[in-house]
Amino acid sequence: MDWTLLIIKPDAVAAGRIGEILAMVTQAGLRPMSMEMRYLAEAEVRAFYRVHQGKPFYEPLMTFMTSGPVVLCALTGDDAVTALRALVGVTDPPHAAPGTVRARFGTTTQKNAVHASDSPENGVAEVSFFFPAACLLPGRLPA
Ligand code: 3AN
Repeated sequence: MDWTLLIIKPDAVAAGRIGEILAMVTQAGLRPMSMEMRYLAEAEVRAFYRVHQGKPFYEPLMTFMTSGPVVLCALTGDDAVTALRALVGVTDPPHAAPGTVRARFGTTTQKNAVHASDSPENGVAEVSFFFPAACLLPGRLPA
């Protein structure tokens, strides 16, 4: 059982797509275990995207990700990371496969509707970043 973090980004929240995206996720067999809708603090976004520090899109990404509320969702399931990445599609929405979340709801490489963890290790790290283990099924999140 993998853990993976879905973030419905400010563009998709503002466009009223929360329900459709969560329906796609649950219909794909992924199980939401904890969920929160709120604004992110800039310090959180900086820490979360620290691997991209120094890249040209890093500062604009900080502005975008703090521009409105997001939905943070901790998901589990068999091969949850692979399943969610497949459902979400590639980073650039015009290149995302038809029917994927980013093809349907994304507009640009920045405003691409959702974040999805890219490996099982990062899935655990990213779920832990936003959700204390106590919010999740006890004992199921690796330390
Ligand atoms: P993904 O979310 O597909 O794993 P990453 O991890 O490479 O993509 O990038 C993290 C986020 O940074 C993306 N979801 C997107 O919002 C933004 N981003 C990535 N590349 C670009 C780019 N070339 N121009 C603008 N924003 C970008």
